[in-house]
Amino acid sequence: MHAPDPVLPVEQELIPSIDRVEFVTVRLPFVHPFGTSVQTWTQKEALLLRLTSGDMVAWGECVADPDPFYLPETTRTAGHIIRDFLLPLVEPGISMRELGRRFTHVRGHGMAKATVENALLILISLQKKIPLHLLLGSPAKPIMSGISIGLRDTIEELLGTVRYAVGRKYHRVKIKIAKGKDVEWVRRVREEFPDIQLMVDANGDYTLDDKALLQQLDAFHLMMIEQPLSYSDIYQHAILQKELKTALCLDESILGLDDAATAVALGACRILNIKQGRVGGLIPSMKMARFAADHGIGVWSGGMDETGIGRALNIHLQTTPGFTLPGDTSETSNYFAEDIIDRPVFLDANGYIAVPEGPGLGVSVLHDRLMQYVLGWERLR
Ligand code: OSB
Ligand code: MG
Repeated sequence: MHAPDPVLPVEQELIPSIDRVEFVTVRLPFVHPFGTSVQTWTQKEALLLRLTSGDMVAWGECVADPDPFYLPETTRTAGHIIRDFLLPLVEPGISMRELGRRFTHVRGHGMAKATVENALLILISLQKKIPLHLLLGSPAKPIMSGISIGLRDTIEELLGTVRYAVGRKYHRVKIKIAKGKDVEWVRRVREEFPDIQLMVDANGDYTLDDKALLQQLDAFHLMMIEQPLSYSDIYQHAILQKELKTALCLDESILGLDDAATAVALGACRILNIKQGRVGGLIPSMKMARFAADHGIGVWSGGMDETGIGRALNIHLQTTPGFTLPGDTSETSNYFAEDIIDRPVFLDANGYIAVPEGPGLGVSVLHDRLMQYVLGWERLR
């Protein structure tokens, strides 16, 4: 299958002149360790790209972690690729379409590419004095919420967190699973909450040899099972999907439109988690979401436990066509005691998130707050 590459209106936007380019690295402690089958993170360390044009400042947050445990990119590989290969391709006056074309010369490194793309689109929307979602072509709407609950030491502890999430009115609850913390854990959550929209994410902890175990999950009418098999596999997921009633959702193994086309052609999943950082930015995400919708594949916006900058960006993305399922956008307080921006994410009484209005992201970095968490600040140009 071949995925078409239509020109989106936002791709006609032109890159403004840029006076200053800086890397700012921040580290924020988590309120609770975030456990997955591949790693337990206790803090968020993020590389931020700060672009200044006249009196406008745009911030792009790189979703890479300092380690390569989710995907190969790290904050430092992203810094290297951005500085040495991507920024030299950024030229005032060229279109975002042309920049995307230039970026294809650099293989992979979607997280690095997304960081630059994000910051430029935010800068353009600041220049036009419009919210980012309008630059992307979509009106504001209430955004559905979803929480990703990390691995817990005990089932009781997990149940406690699910109770909290249900109380907050999250539209969908995702729990991390791993070998030994799966069928019984899901059974207990389902027993207490027979009707919530529930899903699991294995971050690649299983193989096809675990088919019988994964088939037991069919009993719990889950919305989906996310990335049960290897982080780089599509083919074996297609074999597994044929043996399961429950929809599979791919995360790690979908790095762009071509992977999405492969997954659709093979029947490897019925749902896609689109993390804009993983796939190279907002524009590639919108194309993938359109392609998926055209092929009956459900789409939601994933998260990388971002600070308020990346969180706001994901909210704007979710106004665009195709993002029909609740994603991994949770309240800031789920991860951080305080945020580096002025408008942390919170849920309304019905579990919805309001799109921050105002030019660009609609949120502002709090300088003094930021300085409390800064590890490094470097001017590139
Ligand atoms: O697999 O979706 C994942 C966080 C870091 C790395 C991988 C994943 C996640 C999440 C958290 O599940 C999503 C979020 O709340 O931002
Ligand atoms: Mg995942």
